[in-house]
Amino acid sequence: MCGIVGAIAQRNVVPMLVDGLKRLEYRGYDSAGIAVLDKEIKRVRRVGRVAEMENAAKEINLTGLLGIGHTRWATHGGVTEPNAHPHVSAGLIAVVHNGIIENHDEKRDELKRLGYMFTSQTDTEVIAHLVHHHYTRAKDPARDLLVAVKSAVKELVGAYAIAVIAMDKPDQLVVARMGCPLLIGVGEGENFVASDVSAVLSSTRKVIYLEEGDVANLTRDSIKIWDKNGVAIERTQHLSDVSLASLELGPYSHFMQKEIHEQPKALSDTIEQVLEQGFVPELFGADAAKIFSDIEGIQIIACGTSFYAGSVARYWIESIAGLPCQVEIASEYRYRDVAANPKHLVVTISQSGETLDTMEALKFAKSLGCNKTLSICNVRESALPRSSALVFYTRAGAEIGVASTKAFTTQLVALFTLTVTLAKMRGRISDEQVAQHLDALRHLPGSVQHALNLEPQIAIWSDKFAPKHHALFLGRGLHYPIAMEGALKLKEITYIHAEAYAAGELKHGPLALVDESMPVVVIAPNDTLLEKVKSNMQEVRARGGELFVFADLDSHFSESEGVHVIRTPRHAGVLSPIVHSIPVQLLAYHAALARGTDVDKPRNLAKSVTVE
Ligand code: HGA
Repeated sequence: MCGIVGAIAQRNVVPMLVDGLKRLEYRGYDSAGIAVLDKEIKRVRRVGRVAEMENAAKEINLTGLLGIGHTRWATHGGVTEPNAHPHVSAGLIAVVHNGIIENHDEKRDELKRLGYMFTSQTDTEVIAHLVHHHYTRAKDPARDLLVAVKSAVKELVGAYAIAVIAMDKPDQLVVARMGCPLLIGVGEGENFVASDVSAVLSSTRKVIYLEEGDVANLTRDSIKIWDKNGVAIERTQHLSDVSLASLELGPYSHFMQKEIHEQPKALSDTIEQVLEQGFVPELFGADAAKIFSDIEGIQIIACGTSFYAGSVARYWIESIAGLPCQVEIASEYRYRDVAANPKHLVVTISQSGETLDTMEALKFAKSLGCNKTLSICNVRESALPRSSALVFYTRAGAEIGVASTKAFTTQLVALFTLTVTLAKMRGRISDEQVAQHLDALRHLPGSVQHALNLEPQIAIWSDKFAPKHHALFLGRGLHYPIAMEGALKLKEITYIHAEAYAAGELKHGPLALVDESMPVVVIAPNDTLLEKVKSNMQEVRARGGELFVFADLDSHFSESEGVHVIRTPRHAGVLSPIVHSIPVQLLAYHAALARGTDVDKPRNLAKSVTVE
């Protein structure tokens, strides 16, 4: 959440900053702003999208060889221009910030006592004044921006990625990170910083990922980094494999639509390594065989869609691998008195690998002695894999739509692979069963493609959803989490209130909600629970609820008054939840189109949740 970008170059950096912000806009789109050095600090900020800020920058012909930019997802202070970043202190210091400063109230009072006037309600403005305070304490010519930033961050409690420039330092860009992502883009005679690689790719593919507590000093020709102990340090330079083309919309209207349709490819790319090597522990890292060999259970920790992926995995892990498995929302786990078992494998799941709650929950688990850790992530070198003993990278490619789609289904592949690997190691399944599971994975992209072909039928249904205020999603067993994911997708992008229930729970309360105006989506594959689900559907129909059923080709459902049925491909066995994710994604997407909401940038949300 919140995107920051900075550049120091021998060319006008404004086009690069604007382009970078457009690519980071998925992280926050409440307001946008840039500040450049052009003898003085010149700043443009606008509430709304980057494009509006870009127009304003063009109007005043903003140019500079050094600058910083920000696209905001507000945490402290409303969505207003005075709260938009960059924040400037006395015309001397400009700061952009991603994160939350927890001691901002206390620091604000201190700074007010020192005579600083605040023009925003943000926590970020505290950083600008604090840097200014340290910067100006030493009188000219001893002013040192790097020292000032280092001193300022020592006083901050909370999470931050910051980029700072000073009016009288045209050759210096200082950055720091703690808890929020930040990378340096290494150029020729120019250098960059950004929250993620997409923002620097048009200038360079060479990147250095900063670690927790790092402070860095960038000039046009040099990059110097100090670690959390203040020790000068070299960080590895990587060559990003993200292509610019993969970040473009291409023929699609929305990134969500593109990403839904990319799933057969994302799945085959993720499955490829498994097909090549089989279900071997090495897929998760060199130490996996040792770590997996004596685990007594699994603790999955995640948020949002990733939590639902974990919830599907619980069914797989317990039934196929025979290991007890708990799944918990990261923001609950981290603040609970957990009775942790160090012999449990802690699995964290996050598309970005930067989700703050998940990251903190992992730290907490480790503090309780749980060092058998595995992360499932889509972004290489992100914080979670760096903090975990083992990692499985999904190969979904960049996911830009705020509502996660391909990251979810590829996470499920990773979790299924984990399940079968553990089952095999524990002697729970025969070679023949292993081969069957491999075969199921091989056929998965094809089944998903068939599910995508249902789009025209689903689009017709979505018209019926568009005028509704509420919807229920029902599923049982492995498909209960898919009902939850379907409800989440619908609320995220259509703003229709949607709830998911394990179908057996209906009569314990939610049935009271059902009347003629309530659409009820049922995930009803032809599995052992089908007859139970059918009974639950009768209960809904008897109260006038309108049923929208996703069934398999081979389940014998017929349409009738108030019962609509779409048949997904032949039953995909244990991988059926992955195939059934597609129709619920398409339903939400088309209902959002019908309602005219902003599919890729739903209100109040943003991607990569790097704040609490
Ligand atoms: N706290 C700052 C930055 C918000 C942020 O990083 N959001 O993800 C603000 O509210 O402006």
